[in-house]
Amino acid sequence: MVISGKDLSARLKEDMRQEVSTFPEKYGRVPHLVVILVGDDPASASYVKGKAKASEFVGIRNTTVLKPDTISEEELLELIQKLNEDESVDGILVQLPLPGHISEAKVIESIDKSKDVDGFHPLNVAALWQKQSCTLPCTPKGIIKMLKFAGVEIKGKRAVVIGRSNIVGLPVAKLLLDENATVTIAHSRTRNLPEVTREADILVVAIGRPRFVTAEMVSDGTVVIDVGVNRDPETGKLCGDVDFAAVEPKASVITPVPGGVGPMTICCLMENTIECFLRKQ
Ligand code: L34
Repeated sequence: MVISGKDLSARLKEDMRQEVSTFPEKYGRVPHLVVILVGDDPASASYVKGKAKASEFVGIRNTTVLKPDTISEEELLELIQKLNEDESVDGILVQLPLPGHISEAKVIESIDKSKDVDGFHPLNVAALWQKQSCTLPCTPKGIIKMLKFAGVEIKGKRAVVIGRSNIVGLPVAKLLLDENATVTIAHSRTRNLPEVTREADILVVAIGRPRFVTAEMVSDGTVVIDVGVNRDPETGKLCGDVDFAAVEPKASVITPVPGGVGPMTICCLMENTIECFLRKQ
């Protein structure tokens, strides 16, 4: 079974569109998301466009602020400060990665926790790891939604996450743990990685290397979630971290790239923006 994140996100966005359409009457306005893109990396520009398009569909007001990669850290922090103070803004997202001369940690920390639609602020991260209510990071939240939609039982299963980033690997491991999976976090220094991944009932791959996971690394019946969005070095086409053609026949459930986790990330961003808006009402 191939889970289409594209179809699932379309259904969820349709529900949100209906919900948001009631907001002007109830609250006098719709949620407002501000996305800041620094520089002109084509991949980031494409994701940011996707966020604007989804906002438009759902009925969320979207302001995308484009800044040159020569912007100083100070200027960026000033911009965020203004948006923090702006009552008409519900969500602030600074698209990552940022140019090397800007501290991502400083920028993330400068965003008001209540407007942190990414769930990247240290206070949101702390809340997640203490099982307190918080804004969940979009990609991990989307992954759990896909597993539940596909009817995958997580409780008691062995989950292996490849990758330990703050954005995906660590938080998805925590969410799987909260669903009562037994979780292993593997990474570039893991010894005998294929041995580890073959033990997985659920395998989440977020390592950022084209077709890194081969058929030999998965057992029959494994649920495979591919978080990678890479350009194939030869064809230039989009591809995941999993060799889909080779792994799909062995997997019980698998997500494609494109059309898998990516659209779910954007869908969960819409959900988080609505949540931040509603918390203020
Ligand atoms: N602050 N930075 C911040 N928040 C995020 O949540 C992100 N991320 C990651 C990179 N930096 C970020 C995203 O938005 C990755 N990411 C993301 C979002 C959407 C898609 C991929 C990555 C997506 O929609 N992918 C499509 C293909 C898009 C294309 O053609 O380029 C897909 O079907 O997978």
